[in-house]
Amino acid sequence: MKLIIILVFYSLLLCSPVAHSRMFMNDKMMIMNANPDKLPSDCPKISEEVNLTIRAGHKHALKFTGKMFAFDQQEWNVKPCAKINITFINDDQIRHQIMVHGLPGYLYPDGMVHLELYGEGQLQASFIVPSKKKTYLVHCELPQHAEKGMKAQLKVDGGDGDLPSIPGISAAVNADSYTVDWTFNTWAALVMCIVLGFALPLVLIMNAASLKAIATKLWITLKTRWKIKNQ
Ligand SMILES: [Cu+2]
Repeated sequence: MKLIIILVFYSLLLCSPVAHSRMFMNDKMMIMNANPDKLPSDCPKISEEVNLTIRAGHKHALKFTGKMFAFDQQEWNVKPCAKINITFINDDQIRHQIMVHGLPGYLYPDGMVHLELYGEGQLQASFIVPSKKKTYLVHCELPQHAEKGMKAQLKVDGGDGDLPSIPGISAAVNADSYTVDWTFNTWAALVMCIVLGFALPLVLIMNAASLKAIATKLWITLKTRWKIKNQ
């Protein structure tokens, strides 16, 4: 009996969502440091309530050359002391996050708010920004996701400048370089592409009449043989 009680207790512990004031977690999502009501020390009141729907996924990166993942927008502007209600939608079947960095540590442990979906889905969370004119980094911290494009910026009161490597907004710190190694195989591949992509179609077009005659003759021959075989 004692063993059964212990097993039931541990099963409930493992299967139930984990939630406390700073963190909510279940098998589909995680939210850390959401703050819907505590004012930053420099804010006498909430100045405005902003509802942001932020989508994440591969399809949002298609407009950026060489990128693999992105948010649907790369920049948001809010007033000082704004309360931001985020609806985070993951359009992919893989994990994505929204992490906002640089927030005051006395309200947000490690200075960040973290929303995460382990696959396709959506969640909501709120937080309140301080009054300082500042640009906050927003990104997905999964390996290589920010480098592959999932990076954005949140500006409070117009921000204090653009962050580097924001797709479509600022230049990359370390731009990708795709130099060509001109070996024999590279030249051979290039010649083959030219032949298959240009020369071969040109030959076919220029000899269309005779090719059609050959094809017709072949078709009649095959049809005749098939008729003979089935008589
Ligand atoms: Cu991601």
